[in-house]
Amino acid sequence: TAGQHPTVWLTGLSGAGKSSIAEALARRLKAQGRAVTVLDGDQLRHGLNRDLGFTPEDRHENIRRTAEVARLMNGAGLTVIAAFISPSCADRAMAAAIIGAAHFIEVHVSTPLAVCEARDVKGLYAKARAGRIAEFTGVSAPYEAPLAAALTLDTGTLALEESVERLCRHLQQLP
Ligand code: GGZ
Repeated sequence: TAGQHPTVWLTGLSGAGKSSIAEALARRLKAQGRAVTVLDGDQLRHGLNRDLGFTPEDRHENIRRTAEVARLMNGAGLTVIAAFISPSCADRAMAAAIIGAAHFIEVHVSTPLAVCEARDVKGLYAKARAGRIAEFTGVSAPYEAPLAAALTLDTGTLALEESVERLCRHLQQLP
């Protein structure tokens, strides 16, 4: 049925904690016996989406391809956890339409820019501020926050385990 093989779609800034939440949630769900896979923007950009950059058009295509893959995987019986900045409300709406609204769980990893930038795990914000990365989300490209996310998780104030706990609880109460 619709609710059985969902796509959990994590959206938020670079460094917000999407990949960490995705991996930790995947581990938890696997331990519960669920078939689950993670689709991560940073990883897919090394393979399936290696031809794409960060213009609005390329981000749109990135999200479209990813949503098509998620749809196929959901159909094959997998729970999908997708971690993409996906800064455009319209592109996330497209993903929901491709995947099917009943399968699509939008989760805003809402860690504020200041926190992501202070972490700067990969040094990308420093490069972006120095003008060495064009169209960097939050610095020189927009991020449109979801207006009606199923869940909002700020890793600046929530421990990773608490975010995963909230996601698990949300998934368990689905029909
Ligand atoms: C945003 C960029 C950019 C620009 C490189 N803007 O935190 P990361 O480093 O490891 O993951 C980010 C990744 C974003 O890919 P997505 O596929 O999630 O983006 S989108 O959904 O918007 O298509 C970041 C890195 O790529 N990165 N340049 N200009 N992030």
